[in-house]
Amino acid sequence: MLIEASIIYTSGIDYIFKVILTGPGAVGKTSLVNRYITNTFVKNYKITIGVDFMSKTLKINQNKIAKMTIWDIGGQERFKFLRQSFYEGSHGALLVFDLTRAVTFHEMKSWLLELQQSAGIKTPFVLIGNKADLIKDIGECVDSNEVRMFAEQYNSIYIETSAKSGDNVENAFLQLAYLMMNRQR
Ligand code: G3D
Ligand code: MG
Repeated sequence: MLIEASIIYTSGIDYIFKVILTGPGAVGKTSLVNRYITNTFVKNYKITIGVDFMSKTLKINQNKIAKMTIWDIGGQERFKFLRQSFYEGSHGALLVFDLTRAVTFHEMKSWLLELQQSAGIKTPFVLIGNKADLIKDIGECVDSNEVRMFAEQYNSIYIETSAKSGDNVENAFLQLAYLMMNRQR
């Protein structure tokens, strides 16, 4: 009975992707997942302990359906030795930094290396500058040309998001889905 149910459930799904959100603490990873999955922005929730994952099914183009299991690294940003199993088997990543804290962008290279070491050198990723809603008040803190060049260097793309307003969040996951789908072909 259980087997039958799972066959029915996965029929019509062309891809199942494990997607991870990685990057320094407090850049907005958990907020991005919440925005994408539940379309809400929750303030003052507790720091994620351990790894949380949720899933969402989306249409990538006219005829391809993907189920994404989305893994939020949780409090493990602080403990490198705990992160390896989190990366293993992932098909793609959102590499997130905080547009209001340049230092989080400067850490992206080491986060990317870590991802590539565990998940493979060709793991597709989308580079995310989050908290775009704050830029109008405080001005640009990172050089967007430098960010774009970093992404291009790895044949990737750069997207600015706001988990608060929802701007570009769905697009970021969709672009990653395209990259993962093209890699699988
Ligand atoms: P993390 O999962 O990367 O650690 P969180 O980051 O999602 O926990 O977010 C860290 C803080 O940034 C939270 O604020 C959250 O509300 C805020 N934040 C996340 N995304 C955005 C965004 O797009 N815009 C703005 N303005 N704030 C954002 P608190 O105050 O709860 O620590
Ligand atoms: Mg978190």
